[in-house]
Amino acid sequence: MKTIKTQVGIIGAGPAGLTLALMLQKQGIKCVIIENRSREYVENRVRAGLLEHNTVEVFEELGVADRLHQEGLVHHGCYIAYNGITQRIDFQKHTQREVTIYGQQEVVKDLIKACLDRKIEIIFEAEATEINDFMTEEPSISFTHGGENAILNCDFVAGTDGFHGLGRKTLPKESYNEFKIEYPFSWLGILAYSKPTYDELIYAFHHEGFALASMRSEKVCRLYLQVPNDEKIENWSDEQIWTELENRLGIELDKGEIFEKGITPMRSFMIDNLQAGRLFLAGDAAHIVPPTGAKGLNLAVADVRNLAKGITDFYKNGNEDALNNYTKKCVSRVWRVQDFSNFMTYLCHKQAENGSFEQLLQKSKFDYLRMSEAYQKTIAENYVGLPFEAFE
Ligand code: RFL
Ligand code: PHB
Repeated sequence: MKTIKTQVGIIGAGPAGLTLALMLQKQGIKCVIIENRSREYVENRVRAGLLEHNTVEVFEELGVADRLHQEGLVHHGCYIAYNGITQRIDFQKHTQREVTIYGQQEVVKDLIKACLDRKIEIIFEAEATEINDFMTEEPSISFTHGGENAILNCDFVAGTDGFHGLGRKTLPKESYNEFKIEYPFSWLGILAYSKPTYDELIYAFHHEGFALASMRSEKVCRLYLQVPNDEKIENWSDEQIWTELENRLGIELDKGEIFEKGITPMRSFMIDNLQAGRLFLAGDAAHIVPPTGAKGLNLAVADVRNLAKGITDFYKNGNEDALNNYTKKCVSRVWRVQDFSNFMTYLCHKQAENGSFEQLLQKSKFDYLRMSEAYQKTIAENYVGLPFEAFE
């Protein structure tokens, strides 16, 4: 059987695994990434679009932010609307920070290129099937590649393999508590060759459901509609999608060609332990947040920053304190982000009948948002991302 050896075995070439690899490589630590999909597939998987200030700084430190700075769109605020009445949240005024709009698939392309340029081995179309001996100092990952079984021996295993990955399934069940909410609605998302008719993102509550106007460039819009969980994409013609978006957003849109559409369920999920021996989880493997707060990718980067620091401290100073504190370090940020994502989700989505107690409470939150700078600041500082130091 083919056997390879490295220091850190990483499962998954998503934002978490790739960023971790680059952080470790910068410290002279060797790693190998095992990814079950092809390079083409992961580079074209459409997902997130909004990078926190923190995340951009991490990419700058890693020397992978050139294209992001050329092509990304820097936003200093966003709009939150209630049935057509709009309040701008001014990030600049409240936080002196900003966010950058840059598609996750572009991030992934940049990270993969940097990994390969720096001689980090990524084995694509290789499926990790088992994580062995992780309670010892000699763990390994069994995987299949090109129809053959193979083994990756390593000192540490990073489970950065997403929500359905092997990492969390391997973590002993008795080592963690699980928390989750399944929301009774989903997002129908589109990408279209259209010029954005809005300058910043719009989060819109509407009595027929939530809508979000985002973008990818000056020529490509990313837009979302709240739909029921059992909705089928075939039920929505392109024309219906545009009509409903204009209705809920209350603005005219440039109705270009829709070239991607899909439905995503909304859930909050987390576990409160991310480590068992030499196995560490990070990113979506450990937590999912509903996309209303735009936090999933950013949280993945915050996790691996802690993990890379812990692993570096181990190799450079023989000190395991940071590794042993890894869960604690990550989980306080995860709870903050869970709260904010849940808050934005409940704030912006239609849940209750017009005129009901719940709906009137929800309306009251928007009225308060328009009158209170403090409320706006709370949203702004969570949205742009609390600094890493806040959780040190
Ligand atoms: P990923 O990206 O899922 O990567 C995991 C990788 O592991 C591979 N894998 C395996 N490889 C080998 N062997 C196995 N057994 C394996 N099992 C799995 C998978 O193929 C995959 O390549 O997880 P990671 O790296 O933790 O990154 C997380 C982010 O992808 C995710 O949180 C974001 O996309 C969430 N998200 C958003 N996050 C933001 O920060 N800002 C946003 O604006 C934002 N918008 C969104 C979003 C997610 C969305 N969807 C589709 C869920 C909008 C949407 C609609
Ligand atoms: C996106 O551009 O895909 C996006 C932006 C903000 C969100 C979610 C998704 O809250």
